[in-house]
Amino acid sequence: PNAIYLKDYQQPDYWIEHTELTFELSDDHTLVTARLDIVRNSQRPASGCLTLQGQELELLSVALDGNELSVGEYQQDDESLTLQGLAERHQLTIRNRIYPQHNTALEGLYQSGNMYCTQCEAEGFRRITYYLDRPDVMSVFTTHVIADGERYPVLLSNGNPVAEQQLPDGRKKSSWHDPHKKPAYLFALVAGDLQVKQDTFTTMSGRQVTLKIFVEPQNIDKTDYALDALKRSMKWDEQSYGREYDLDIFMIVAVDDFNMGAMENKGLNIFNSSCVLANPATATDAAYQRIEAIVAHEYFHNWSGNRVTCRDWFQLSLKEGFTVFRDASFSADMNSATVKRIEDARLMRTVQFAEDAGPMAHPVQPDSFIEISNFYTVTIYEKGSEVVGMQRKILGAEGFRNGADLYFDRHDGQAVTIYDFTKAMEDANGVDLTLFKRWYKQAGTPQIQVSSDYDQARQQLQLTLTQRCPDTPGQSDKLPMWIPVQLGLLDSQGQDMAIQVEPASAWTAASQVLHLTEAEQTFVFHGVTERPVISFLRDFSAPVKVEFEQSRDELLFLLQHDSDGFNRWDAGQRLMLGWINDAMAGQFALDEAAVSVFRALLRDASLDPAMVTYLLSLPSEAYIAEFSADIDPQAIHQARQQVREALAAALTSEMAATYQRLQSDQPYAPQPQQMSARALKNLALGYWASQSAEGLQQAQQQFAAADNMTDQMAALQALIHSGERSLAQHYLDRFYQQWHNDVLVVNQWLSVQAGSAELASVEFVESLLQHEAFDWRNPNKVRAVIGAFAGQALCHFHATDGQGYRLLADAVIRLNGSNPQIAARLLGPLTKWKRLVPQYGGLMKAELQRIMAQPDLSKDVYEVVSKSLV
Ligand code: B3K
Ligand code: ZN
Repeated sequence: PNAIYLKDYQQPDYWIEHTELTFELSDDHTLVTARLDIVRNSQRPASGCLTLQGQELELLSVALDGNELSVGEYQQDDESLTLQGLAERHQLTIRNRIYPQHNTALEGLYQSGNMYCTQCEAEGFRRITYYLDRPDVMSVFTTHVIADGERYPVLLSNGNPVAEQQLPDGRKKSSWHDPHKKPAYLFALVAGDLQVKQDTFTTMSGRQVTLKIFVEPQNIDKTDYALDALKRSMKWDEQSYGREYDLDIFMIVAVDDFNMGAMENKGLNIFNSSCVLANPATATDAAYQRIEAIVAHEYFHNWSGNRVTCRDWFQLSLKEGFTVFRDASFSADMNSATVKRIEDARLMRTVQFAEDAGPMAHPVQPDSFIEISNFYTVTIYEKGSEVVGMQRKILGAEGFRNGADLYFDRHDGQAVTIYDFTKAMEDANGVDLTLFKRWYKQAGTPQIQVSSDYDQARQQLQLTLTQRCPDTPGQSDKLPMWIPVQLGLLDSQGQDMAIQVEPASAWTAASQVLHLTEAEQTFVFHGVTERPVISFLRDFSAPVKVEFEQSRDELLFLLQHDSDGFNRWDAGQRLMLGWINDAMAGQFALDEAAVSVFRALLRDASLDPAMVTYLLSLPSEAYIAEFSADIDPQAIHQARQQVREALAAALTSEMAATYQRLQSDQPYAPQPQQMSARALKNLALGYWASQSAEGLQQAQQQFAAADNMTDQMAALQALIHSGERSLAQHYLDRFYQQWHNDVLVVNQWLSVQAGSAELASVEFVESLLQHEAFDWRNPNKVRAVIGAFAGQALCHFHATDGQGYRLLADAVIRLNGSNPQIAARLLGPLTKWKRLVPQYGGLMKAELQRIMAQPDLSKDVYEVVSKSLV
């Protein structure tokens, strides 16, 4: 397989002005007719040559301006169709056959259960028909879908519905027209026997938009929340970005078999059912929050992605990074901003920093790829969002909004690059972001070292910051980046002190941001009347690692007093990491001072309970691993268990009291205050049940009495984590009996087991793979078992005999042929082998080599494995 390079980008020789598609769906195949109005691109030399992409297509005929071409008049291979000697304009008509019922890769047109659906991003459209399958070719689409009207009464595509008719042969035909030109990756089609839940939204200019959510009949009682979240998103985008919806109808369809979370097809979003369907009995609070965020994300793409799209796939973060930033701001506004920031920083530190430190490290704007599907990464999405967020910290809220307005207005209807985004930010604010743009081109996580020196006599604090960024594949000797460091200085009362800095130009008072732009810089703070406690990198203002020696007393002080909620949490995590390191060194003892602070936090009714939940949660094993030089997963697991045990023992009675205090008889609602209270109540239950028979009793009672999945699942988890294995098994069986007819709940049931340190031995996970509820063809189930095992049950995945690695590699080999995207995605944990102590790393490498030796590796798997073995 060959790499594709950003530097080779060229415009196409032809554009496609209009695309008219006709689909005739029948049981054993689908017939596709594509009528393309092509016009020469005047920016390019007149080659007269047009090469269209196509994969796994059975070509039936090609006609140019109505005249059928004979076989010698075009060239065809496995991946393309080429025509030569073309003039300025033509109408090209292509007929081909495809086989959606055999499509297990879930790209292009495929079947999920009894319905047909599509997934075209990034390069799935070429599995539907021959086309210029690239995002800079934007076309106006008209689509006709023809199928048996009894079995497929609902026939959908992008845009507005224009006609529906009964054909003489009994089939039904629906026609759709999308007036907004778009790249083929935003095309969608759905056919099925679906039920619909509908509502309306009146836009800021007073237009009425019909909103519809289509689901399989058994799911019609799970649509309310998504519909509501959609309306909130539409309103929010008008208020926060001035962006209004632009069609008469907005549709969402839920499907069970889907490689990702959801897809922003114009006017017809297709969702993984796990990311849209919910009712109180079957969905946890976490699921509700995920649904709210993903519905918003896909909706926001209508502007950041669809109206303004990407010139090429190296610009993927233009739409993804910005849209993640937009959905994060939305979630922060709907729920707690601090909690959202904590969750995002945790994801960055556990998953993105790991990617940056591994063989697949790449810049937010990559230079090359073999398979674009491998680049839908936390770097493109989450780091991309952080890079947008830093621009907002630098420009301020108003300057950023002006830049976003200019970006949307200037580039509406265009396919552009990441630098068109930064240019709009520059032009709207009169600033030069040249230096800042290094964030897009340099991979790796910058590391800041902090040293401070306080001079009481002069009332001065000197802060010296150095930055360096480690080498990553293909990149060494990196240049310093522009890092916005939000900070505060706390006096001995825990109050923020006023800040004056030299050089003054390095400080933005409005956002309390210090601008670090060089490899080493010293900043002088004046008028510092007493030795301050430094609160560094507030709000996680940049995606960097920080090396800053602060004493445990200082950390405890920050945990209690910092006005920045994020840094309160961070101080607590640093304290706990210290304990875990002590435990690994065999010298851990819980100090009373810290315990009393945690006790006070638990009792402090003025705090947001969700915030307290985070303050009292130990860092996960994956998080701890990212703060270790040589990762020893078993040592991490044991040390964390020891600390958890000690903390639980010290806080048992407070946990029980907290649990009782937060019991409520209000009927369940997926509403922020309730969710927040349930989070803390259930954290308390977990600690309590691990320590006492009473707590364990309470967990059983909660399991039986729960009227909602949040409480039932939390009780089940408390029972699993208690280590009472037969009790846990009893409740797991009861749970399955209760829920075996609900696919999404069964997937949660698979996942809690496969991801649990208490249960998920390799043999146990193998038994889950044999269970009637498991199905290799369904990505949600693969993720629920294999993904949860390798991502969460680290003490079993890293079994010292290497059987955990073998299980994962076997799964990758099995899926390589049927669903390469999912196969490549599962590989993640194995790619980190160099970071582990050799005893584990060697066994992991051996499994990668075994995969590499397989015949017929997909491009997806080949790219990840070959890069990991370099
Ligand atoms: N844009 C889609 C991702 C499609 C992934 C294709 N392999 C979902 C999203 O980010 O909104
Ligand atoms: Zn997206």
